[in-house]
Order: sequence, then structure tokens, then C-alpha cells
Amino acid sequence: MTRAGFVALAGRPNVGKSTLVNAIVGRKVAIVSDKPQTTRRAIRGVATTKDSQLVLVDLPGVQRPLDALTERMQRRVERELAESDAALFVLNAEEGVGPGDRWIAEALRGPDVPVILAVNKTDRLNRPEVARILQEAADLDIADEIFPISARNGGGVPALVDHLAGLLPESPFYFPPEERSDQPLEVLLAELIREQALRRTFQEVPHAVEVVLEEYDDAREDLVVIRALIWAETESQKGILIGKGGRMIRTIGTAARKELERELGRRVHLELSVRVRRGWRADERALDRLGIE
Ligand SMILES: Nc1nc2c(ncn2[C@@H]2O[C@H](COP(=O)(O)OP(=O)(O)OP(=O)(O)O)[C@@H](O)[C@H]2O)c(=O)[nH]1
Ligand SMILES: [Mg+2]
Repeated sequence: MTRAGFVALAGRPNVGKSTLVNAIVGRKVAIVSDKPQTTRRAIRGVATTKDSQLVLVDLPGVQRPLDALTERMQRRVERELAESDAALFVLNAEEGVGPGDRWIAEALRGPDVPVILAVNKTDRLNRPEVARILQEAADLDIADEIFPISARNGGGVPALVDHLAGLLPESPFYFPPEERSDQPLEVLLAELIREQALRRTFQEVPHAVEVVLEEYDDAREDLVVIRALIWAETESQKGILIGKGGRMIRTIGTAARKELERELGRRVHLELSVRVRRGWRADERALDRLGIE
């Protein structure tokens, strides 16, 4: 009999949840950035071995809801946690345990699921510093097991994965073994473009950016034509995204095209344009259409 089940990731924004999901799945299913609140949708990353299937539910970082977008993200986190076989609570070793982490720990006492703690970014610390943060993590008194890891270089990740796989109930697989994510291709491609926009923008702009695929044409054998729209909330953000003489949008486009070509294994012709959608983050209908639920 095989084992299979769902492990939901909880943690403050920017602690490295998506990086960890990608590391375990073995390819990029979730985009990553140095800006908080990168992940907006719950994404399932699937890691299958001969006898087990670990489905990791990457979730938005837990935070105080500010608008309809972050409120939805928060509700989704609570729903997913309650429905999982285990919760993987990720801490940022570099920052230590803070009030936000304590708040999450309290929330995790609610649902009846085992909690595993991963202390991430240990590559940034020396041994005594790691020992100190592991003690702080233990003092939260929430987890059955604590693993020091580096999602970036893979340190400690295999031991964590073995432990998680051992927690899964006996069950047939939920996904075909070769599947790595539940995300529709158009969403993944739009996200890869958003990742490049996030890398190059600051302050409010990354939070205001959303990317929507308008055309995906693979009729030609040697070339995929993709047209995408970058949303911004104000004219000034639009100006930043386009840049002087269109320099910024060209830079984003070139970098995004390379990512799309890597993902699709084919040449890509990418056309990007920027449009102002005032207040989309507060617009429930827009969020529905974006599939953020
Ligand atoms: N040094 C170091 N950096 C890491 C590690 N894991 C993630 N990071 C960096 O931390 C930043 C945030 O990573 P993400 O994976 O996007 O974090 P997240 O928890 O998914 O963030 P949200 O989606 O906003 O909740 C990125 O710049 C990553 O490259 C790690 O093990 N070591
Ligand atoms: Mg994320």
C-alpha cells in the first residue's frame, strides 16, 4: 500500500516557503522573490517516490489582512490548514522567533493536525546561532519535530522530507506520479512573468502588479506566441513598469521570455503591455476572475 497526503506550509511572508516547495518538488512550481507577499494562490507541489506521494500546499504568508486580496489569502490559509494531514511551520532563522511567529503558533494549536517546524535560511548563520534559534523554536512548544534547513542549498531538506512522508496516511496517490503541480499552465506562465517584474520593482509596485495571459498560441511548431498584460494600480506605477523609453518593460520581457522558454522547452515570442486597473486588489470580481479564492 502506498502513502499519500497533504502538508500545508504556514509561516510569515518571505520566510522561504515557496523556495522550500520548489526544492522538495525538484522544479519551480511557485515563484519566489525577496519581497513579502509573493504567493497569492494556494499551489500544490507534488513529490512522488515509488511508495509515497507528498503533496505540499504552498500558501501565502500569514499576516494581518489589509484588503480583499489579503483577506482572501488569509481565509485560504485557514481552510487549507484544517484540511491537511500535517502543517509545516517555516521560520526564518536569520530573523529569529518574533510576535508574528508566536501568533501563527497559537493559530496552529486550533486544528487537529500534527505540526512540524522547519527553521529555514540556516545557511546565513553559524552553528551557535543556529543552536540558539532551534532553542527559541522549541520554546514555542508547538511542534513534534524541528528541522534546521536551507531551502536555498538543500541542507537538511532530505531528513525533513523523510519525516513528512512518514506522517502520511496509507492512501492511493492523488496525482499521476509525473505531475508536479496542480497549477494550470497559463497561471504558471503568468506567474513566471510576474516573478521577473517583482525582481525589478520596489515599495508598493510589486504588491500592485498582477499578470494575465491574453494569448497563448502554439500553432507553430518552432515558436510559441504569448501575449500578456501586466496590471498596475496607478499611472505612476505603470510609468515605472514601462521605464524610460520602455527600458524596464524590455528588461522584464527579455528575462521572462528566457524563463518561459526554459519551462516550455521551445522558443517563445513574448509581447508584454502594461494597463492600469485601479483598485484591483479590493475588487472581489477581479479576484474571482484571477482565480484567487
Ligand atoms: N539565504 C537563504 N535565502 C533563502 C532561503 N530560502 C529562501 N530564501 C530567500 O528568501 C526570499 C523569500 O523566499 P520565498 O520562497 O519567496 O518566501 P515565501 O515564504 O514563499 O514568501 P511569501 O510567498 O511572500 O509568503 C527569497 O529571496 C529567497 O531566495 C534559504 O534557505 N537561504
Ligand atoms: Mg511564497
